[in-house]
Amino acid sequence: MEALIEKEGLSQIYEKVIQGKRLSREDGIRLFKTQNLPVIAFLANIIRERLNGDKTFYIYNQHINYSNVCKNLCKFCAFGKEKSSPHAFEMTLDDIEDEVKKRLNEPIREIHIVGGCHPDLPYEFYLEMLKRIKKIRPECHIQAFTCVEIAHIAQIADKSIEDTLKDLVDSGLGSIPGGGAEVFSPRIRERLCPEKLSGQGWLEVAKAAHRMGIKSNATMLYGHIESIEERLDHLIALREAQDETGGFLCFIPLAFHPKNTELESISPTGGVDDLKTIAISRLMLDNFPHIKAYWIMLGTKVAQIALSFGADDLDGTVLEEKITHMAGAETEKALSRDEIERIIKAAGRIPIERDTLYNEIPT
Ligand code: V47
Repeated sequence: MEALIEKEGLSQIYEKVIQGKRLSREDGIRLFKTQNLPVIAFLANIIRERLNGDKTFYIYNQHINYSNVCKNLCKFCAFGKEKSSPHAFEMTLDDIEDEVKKRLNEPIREIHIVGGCHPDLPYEFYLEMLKRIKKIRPECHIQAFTCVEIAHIAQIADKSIEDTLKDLVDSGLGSIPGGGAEVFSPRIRERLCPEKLSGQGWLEVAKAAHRMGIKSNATMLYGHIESIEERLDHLIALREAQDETGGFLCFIPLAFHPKNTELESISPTGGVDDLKTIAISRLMLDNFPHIKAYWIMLGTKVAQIALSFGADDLDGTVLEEKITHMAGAETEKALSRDEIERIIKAAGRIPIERDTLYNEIPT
């Protein structure tokens, strides 16, 4: 492998990886321009195994998308709809309770909740949602509302981000999912999601949460109109925020699904870009403990291979995810614990069931 690394002109990067030194923006660009996938996998796998050995994490979780009504209407999103759209939906608090009650017989560890930025749901709706779920399933960790939703909820309440987070935590919020980050570049946001919270705003909400002891995840939506440089700027902004707070649990590169969006003319990402992006994320985000290959977006086959490209987490059992499936994903809607474990073992890794905070669940 050393000979191949030298042939690709990646010896300096290899040295940095071996010595645990931080990679620069230029290193990241260099890696994206490298066509030799096995070399990139080899480099990312060094960090993956240094941090997590052969462990591959998954969680028994349930997704609830409470409403797709959204005032932002981002061009890459097939999920968000205007209130008047025939495809808009809103779950009532009773509907949400029913969704949770339906699966009380399953050992669900986490309920993952994401919606749109609904123009007129009241503040109490969000607090009550958390309280009701917590009453039915007190042992379950609730990971809810992206940084974008939290900024929106704070605006509805006319409260600071900190006061809003305090109310949400008092009602049952455990941590924050990584959505809404997209690509932080103002150029991309102006073109694809001008109504959305800015990249800076997203980072401010995440850091405020971390300062209050609330952990969160981070994502990057890639494979649309962003440049390689913009991807790296996004990763470096996350790395700097993590240096400041240490509050990110994991990073999830989200592969863009164009179907039913305003960007339908863009081709879906290929396996090469998916794997490269996972690997380069692992290499750049040296201070993130985990990199997730989200099988819902990647498909189980690419997600399985990603376990040799730096990823150490496959997400979970999921069930009822709507955001990717409304944008044309042809993946299954759920995996059983046995299926996830089989995928991990067949990749030569050790499956570890975890809770949201990456505590290992004893078997
Ligand atoms: O914020 C929207 C993205 C996100 C599309 O934190 C799209 O563990 C692809 O963030 N194609 C929501 N992606 C999902 C999300 C997530 C998923 C799984 C785990 C975690 C976690 C977070 O989905 C949105 C947006 O960035 N998205 N439309 C699309 N057409």
